[in-house]
Amino acid sequence: MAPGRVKKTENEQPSSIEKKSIEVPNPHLEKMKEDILYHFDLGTNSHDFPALFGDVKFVCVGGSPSRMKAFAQYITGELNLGDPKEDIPNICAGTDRYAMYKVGPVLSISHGMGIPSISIMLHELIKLLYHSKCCDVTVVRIGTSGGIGIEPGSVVITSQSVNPTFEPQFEQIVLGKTVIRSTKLDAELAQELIQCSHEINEFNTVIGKTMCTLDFYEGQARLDGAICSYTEEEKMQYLKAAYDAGIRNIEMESSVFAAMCNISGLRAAVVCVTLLNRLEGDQISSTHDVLVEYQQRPQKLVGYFIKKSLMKK
Ligand code: R2B
Ligand code: URA
Repeated sequence: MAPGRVKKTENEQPSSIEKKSIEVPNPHLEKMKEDILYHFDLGTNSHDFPALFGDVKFVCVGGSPSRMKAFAQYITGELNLGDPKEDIPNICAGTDRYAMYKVGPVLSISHGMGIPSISIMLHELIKLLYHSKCCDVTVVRIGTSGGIGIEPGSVVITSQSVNPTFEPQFEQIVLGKTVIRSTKLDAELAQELIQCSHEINEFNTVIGKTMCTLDFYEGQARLDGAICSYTEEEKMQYLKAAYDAGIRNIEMESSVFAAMCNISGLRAAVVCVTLLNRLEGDQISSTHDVLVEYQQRPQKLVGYFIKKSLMKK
């Protein structure tokens, strides 16, 4: 630390001119001669991280590899960085666990389904950004979800991710003990994103709580899984209680995403389109074309936000 510089307390925000670097609260990393990011098929001895990724300012993550490739191609066109129809190389081509694409300052990565899958990806992504010496990075999850009490196709910007008992926390078991981590997200970023949605003016967007579950069927109170141990009345009572608690959608990754971004000092948001209204049913029965168009909505919103942010600089 420079002489005369006062050390910040843990939660203190940097001043607007100060660069915000990535935090990796792991003292063991420093001692490692090489760090192999196994699930990305990248390593610090085999790849020059600062040269490859040092300019990254926006990271967009989403479940499906093909959607994240489509997003990278869409961003290519939006930022005038080439022909959006041209193929983009997958940086993680040496593995089929995750797919990663880079377009200028934007990284687009798939994370698979569920907390364990996105958590592994985020450990390696956070280390990738750290080894690359990136600063002032914004991370956005663009995904799908089930809506509660809102018109299908609406986009929800998450104010807070909550667990199935509606609490804003993520429980991680470490050495057999439960550690509780906060799932709050950047309120200012959520406001910037909803402002972008108003400017686009093409689809309904709301800010609300997002419930993160461990399962798509019983975990989300569906009646159409292989196993169901409750009545339709009990299901409706639970979903209505969720609505009354301010929850507007349900998905499967936001809690650990928010928790890990918080700990690493990353500005983060979750933007998910709702594929159905869960107060009206469980099956996703819209046509393929309708679902494809719905899934483009978070991409459009975040693409617009990135373009606007880069123009300000
Ligand atoms: C949304 O959609 C997936 C389940 O269909 C899951 O990854 C999620 O969070
Ligand atoms: N993803 C989910 O997790 N739930 C839904 O209902 C739809 C998409």
